[in-house]
Amino acid sequence: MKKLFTVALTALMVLVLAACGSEGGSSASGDDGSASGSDSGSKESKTIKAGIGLNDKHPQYKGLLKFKEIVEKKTDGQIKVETYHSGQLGDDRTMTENLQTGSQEVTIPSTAPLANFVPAFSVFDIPFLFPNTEVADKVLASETGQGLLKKLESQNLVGLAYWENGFRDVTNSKRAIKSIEDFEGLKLRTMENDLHLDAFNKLGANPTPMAFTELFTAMQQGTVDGQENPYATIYLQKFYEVQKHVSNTHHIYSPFVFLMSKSFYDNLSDENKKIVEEAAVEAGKYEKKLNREANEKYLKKLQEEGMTYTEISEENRKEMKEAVQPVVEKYKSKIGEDVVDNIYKEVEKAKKETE
Ligand code: TK8
Repeated sequence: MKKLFTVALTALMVLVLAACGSEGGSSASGDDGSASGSDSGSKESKTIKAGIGLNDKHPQYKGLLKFKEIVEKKTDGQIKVETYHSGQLGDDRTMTENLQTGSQEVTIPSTAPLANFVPAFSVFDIPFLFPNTEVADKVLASETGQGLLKKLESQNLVGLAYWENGFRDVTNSKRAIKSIEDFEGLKLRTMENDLHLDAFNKLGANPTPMAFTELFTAMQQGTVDGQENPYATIYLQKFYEVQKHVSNTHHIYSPFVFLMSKSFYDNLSDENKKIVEEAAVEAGKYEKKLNREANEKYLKKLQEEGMTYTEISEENRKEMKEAVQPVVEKYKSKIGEDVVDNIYKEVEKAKKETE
């Protein structure tokens, strides 16, 4: 009896070990970068969880849907894209961290919060750096612009493309902003970025950094008097319901970066790497086109919704630019002297080319 039991037990153990062995084998082949299925090298079956901060009306989301469409079509459904908007998966910082830990695969943050991960991105926080979108396009496409995307790899992130948030303009519930004096004491929400905070302090405002997901309520409850974002966001997020004044300060051109989790990207086949890269670029072109149309038409709509528009004269804008200049000097070494110098060179070159 005892002998029979031992035989049975041994047989059972052999079976268990065999099962473990085959499982271990297939998961190892998944880890080393080949397909997660058992016959490595053929079909991949993966899901990209993609989340953004803006709502489903915004060109950012329309662009994300375009990315989904391209990827699902070109991979023949091997890669599925699940899309989330309105900060459903968190704010820019949280979603970027999700990519690092592997609980999310794609997000498209503004460069300003990304500078907390790679400080060189703060080069785009230099106030009044880009005069127009043509120059911005050229600089972002330049070696310096693309070189910044490469730096993300050290943070376990892959930057596949620049998309566009756009020129930022100040709104508030207190007074029309025409010149630098009008910023005095205004409680302004800034993105979570030290350079922005310092710059608005220099203008005389009383800035508070805050995640975008908290912003609407903060304005509604009067925790802050105002904020700054492109017209498309101000209109599509209905900020006009809680803000009275808008001025074309155009103080920063804000790029978005299409980010993918590096561990996810590294595990894709070469073919699928190429597909997601091209899709991010192509969907970005579409997003930029929609965004520019939106930023053009929504200023009028904001006025129709009852906001007062105040234009900033070139002279007053120059005064603002001079007031924030010390901030650029202060952050130069943190951003990287070479990055700052190179970006100025690229801006000058692009200006000449587009004149
Ligand atoms: C959306 C943000 C946003 C940005 C901000 O996730 O925080 O003000 O302009 O719109 O990236």
